[in-house]
Amino acid sequence: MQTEVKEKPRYAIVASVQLPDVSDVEFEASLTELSELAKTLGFQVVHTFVQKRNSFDRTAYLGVGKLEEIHMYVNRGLRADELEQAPPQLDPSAIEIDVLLVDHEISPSQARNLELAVGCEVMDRTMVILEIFHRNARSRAAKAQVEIARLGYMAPRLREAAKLAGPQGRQRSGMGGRGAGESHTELDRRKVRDRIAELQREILAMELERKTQRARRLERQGQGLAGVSLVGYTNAGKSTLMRALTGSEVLVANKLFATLDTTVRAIYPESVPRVLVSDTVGFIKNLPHGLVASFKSTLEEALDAALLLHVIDASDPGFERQLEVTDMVLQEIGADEVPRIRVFNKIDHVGDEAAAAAWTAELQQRYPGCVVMSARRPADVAALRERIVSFFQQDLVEDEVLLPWSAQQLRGELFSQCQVLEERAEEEGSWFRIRGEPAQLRRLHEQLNPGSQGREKEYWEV
Ligand SMILES: Nc1nc2c(ncn2[C@@H]2O[C@H](COP(=O)(O)OP(=O)(O)OP(=O)(O)O)[C@@H](O)[C@H]2O)c(=O)[nH]1
Ligand SMILES: [Mg+2]
Repeated sequence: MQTEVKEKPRYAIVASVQLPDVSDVEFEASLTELSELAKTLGFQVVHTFVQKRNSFDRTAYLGVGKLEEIHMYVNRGLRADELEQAPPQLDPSAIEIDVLLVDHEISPSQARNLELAVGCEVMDRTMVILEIFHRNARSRAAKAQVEIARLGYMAPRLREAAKLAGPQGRQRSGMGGRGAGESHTELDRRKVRDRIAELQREILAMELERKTQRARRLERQGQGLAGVSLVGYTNAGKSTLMRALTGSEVLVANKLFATLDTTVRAIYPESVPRVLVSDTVGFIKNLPHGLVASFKSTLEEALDAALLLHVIDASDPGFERQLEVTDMVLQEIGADEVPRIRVFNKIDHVGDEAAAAAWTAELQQRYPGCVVMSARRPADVAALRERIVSFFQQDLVEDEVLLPWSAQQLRGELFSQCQVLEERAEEEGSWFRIRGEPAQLRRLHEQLNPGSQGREKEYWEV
């Protein structure tokens, strides 16, 4: 008989301080997002505690009164064995709380004091995001990048934990390769430092590999491959669009930070010039610094692109803030000068037809030149594809070439790299009227006629 292993539900509570310069809307949006992040980690948020203050409490982030309130709430919970016997329609306030999530980044000592005061584990926003990245990292590069960011975050916290452990944390003698009197903390610190150095070396090696690939790709771009990068807030629908535009099977999931690696695919059906689309890691408010640094190299993909598609979830009430965050990160990585099309996605998710039409009109007025669409509608995807292709075709110029009968092997290349407007069979070969990138056309002429014009025939007769 098969027994089904059911994962025990994990419950979280959230605490957040609202500072005077943060509007209610912004504050609420951030809390909703933290709940989404928690859900991605498998937590169900059962209660939220908020406090308005002029600043975070230096000792424990929250004021004493609020700490007591949370302590009461947490410790009122039933024990796990009692919980199993409890009726399914359980009073949420009687659930055992696994973790307190804090909607800001707090210092190691604040976290420790908070834990002591409320009596359960504490995770701040940064740790939540790091944990999601950790779980979702697939490639060797992404794993190493996340590990560096995590170690950077954990190192000072290890010290804090060791302080808490007190004198037991200190080793008596020089055993196990440790220097005489060297504490666990020092050892841990050394280990962390060594591990970070090792990872950095690994990343450097991977980066070199990536640079070579990138150089190769850029070279290919010079030969008629154009690059588009999908960028935007997490969960906006970048991977869904990538799938739709390229017919590829990239991961799509209704969870935050589903994609951590950049994937590159050609637009499908193929176009002239051939367009490569890359999907990138999503952004979020207060992306931990360690992660920004680690993922910079991944995001540099966006810098190589000739065009950015900034994907925005048009059905999210917090879309404006998300849009600003993306603009800011793009500026940080120096990609703000790359031409960009704003793509408002998920319009199918905005209420009824009339509401969607009104919202479309408003967005188009507020963001001139934007695209409003649903990645789930093939017609919308086709229109976006047209828009992308025509962006790359705007620099194309018209030309004429005569492909001698002896050079028909170039025919395939000509069709894949140029738009053929007209074709005619002549005595000496096929005559074409074409459109292509100037560099492309120059190369074609060079192939047909290296050096002087008079040598053209000679060349083809060799
Ligand atoms: N209703 C609706 N849902 C969409 C649309 N596009 C994407 N989604 C859904 O939105 C969720 C997130 O989509 P993804 O494509 O994974 O989003 P992403 O931007 O790649 O997210 P990250 O990789 O986390 O940054 C999935 O559940 C998709 O099915 C759309 O046009 N309409
Ligand atoms: Mg994705």
